[in-house]
Amino acid sequence: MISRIDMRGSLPANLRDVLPRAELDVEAALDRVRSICEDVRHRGAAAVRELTAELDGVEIERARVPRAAIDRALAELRPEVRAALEESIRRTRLVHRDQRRADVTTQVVPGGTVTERWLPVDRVGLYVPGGRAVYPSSVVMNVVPAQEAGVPSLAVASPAQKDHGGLPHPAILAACALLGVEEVYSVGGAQAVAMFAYGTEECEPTTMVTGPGNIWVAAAKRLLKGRIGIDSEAGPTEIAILADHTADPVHVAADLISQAEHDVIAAAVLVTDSVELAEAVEKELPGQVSATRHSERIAEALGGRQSAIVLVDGIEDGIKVVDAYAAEHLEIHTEDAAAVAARIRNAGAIFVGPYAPVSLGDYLAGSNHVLPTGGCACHSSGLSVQSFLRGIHVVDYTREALAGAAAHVSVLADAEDLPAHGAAVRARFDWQVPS
Ligand code: HSO
Ligand code: ZN
Repeated sequence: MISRIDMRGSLPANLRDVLPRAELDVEAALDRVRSICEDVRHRGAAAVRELTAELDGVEIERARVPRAAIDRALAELRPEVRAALEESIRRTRLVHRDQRRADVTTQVVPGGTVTERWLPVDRVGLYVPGGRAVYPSSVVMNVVPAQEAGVPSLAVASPAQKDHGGLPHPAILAACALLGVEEVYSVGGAQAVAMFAYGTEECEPTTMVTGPGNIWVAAAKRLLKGRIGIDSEAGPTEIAILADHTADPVHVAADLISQAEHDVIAAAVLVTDSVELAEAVEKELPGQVSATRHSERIAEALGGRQSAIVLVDGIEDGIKVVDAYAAEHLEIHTEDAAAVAARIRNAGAIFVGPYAPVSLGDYLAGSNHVLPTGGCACHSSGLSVQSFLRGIHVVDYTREALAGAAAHVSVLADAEDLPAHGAAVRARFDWQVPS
């Protein structure tokens, strides 16, 4: 059901390349996506409507979802789902509110200050997938940080659903209602990203597009990046678990399965120094897999080359392996899990000990579940308030403070063969470098 990679003895030098990883060929989608984006750019709302009919098989009269449909979705939301979403929003807000950063003014010299001023982007378009993955929780994870950053204008797009009268899935609409988002469009795929980037008669252009999506969405984000800001290109979900003999194989198996449930190319990797645990997990998996609803999808994900049980000589080596892998989610099931977690350098999010499964983080820990995949955790962070802010340096120097810097500016400008740079400073002092 899941393969083994034996790294006992010595760790391979090229650890990063040896570890299994699913690949998404975004490049292959670029040509088609380029023509979709150009079409939306030139023909606006008409192109969006026609592409929705052609690619999603749904005829829509207009892309903007009427307010009454959003209200109706909330009214029809099951009360227990509403209560759970409300608690998720409350906890996520608590954590993200604390991420807000204050402007900082540094006095560099008397009379010379630099202030770093943090400003939210003006307008964000949030993409929410439809189809198999209908995740109101992802609406929460994208909207809350944008709101806490103070983004003044926020719109959501999600594919038109045939079964729902051409509207996005009602769970998505209900989540928008709970978050106070009123601007929603029933548009999916690359055309949604293009609509946000270029704007149409129906939708004002946005400065940023965030949110997960399929290969078409990823390709559109890659293509339009620069014109718009984007979050990371979300790849297939990954869970890595670092565990020793103290781990409970039932929990470990359940958690591997939980993320394998997302996709046939989702990755589940267990790194352990305990052969007994590896065997116990291998024994545990088939029963748990066959007992769950999406057993076929899960079996394919666990059996894929991107999933494995990696055997190592000790937790020290285990730390090296999981650091090289840089998983989207990393669970630590070891003795003194907090101490081990403190030593990890690369992971999208770390889940410490037996009572912090990734599923908690997906919905209710308060942390964000939009996290770097594909090894990007070694250079990138998950979605946060910071993702929606820009830091602007405000430079404020008096005449005296500039005089104190003038000679150095002149010298450096000459050294770079840019004498007009130095001259711009000297012009303020009758073309002399002040002494
Ligand atoms: N584990 C997914 C997020 C998610 N799980 C949404 C359930 N719903 C990627 O981090
Ligand atoms: Zn999940």
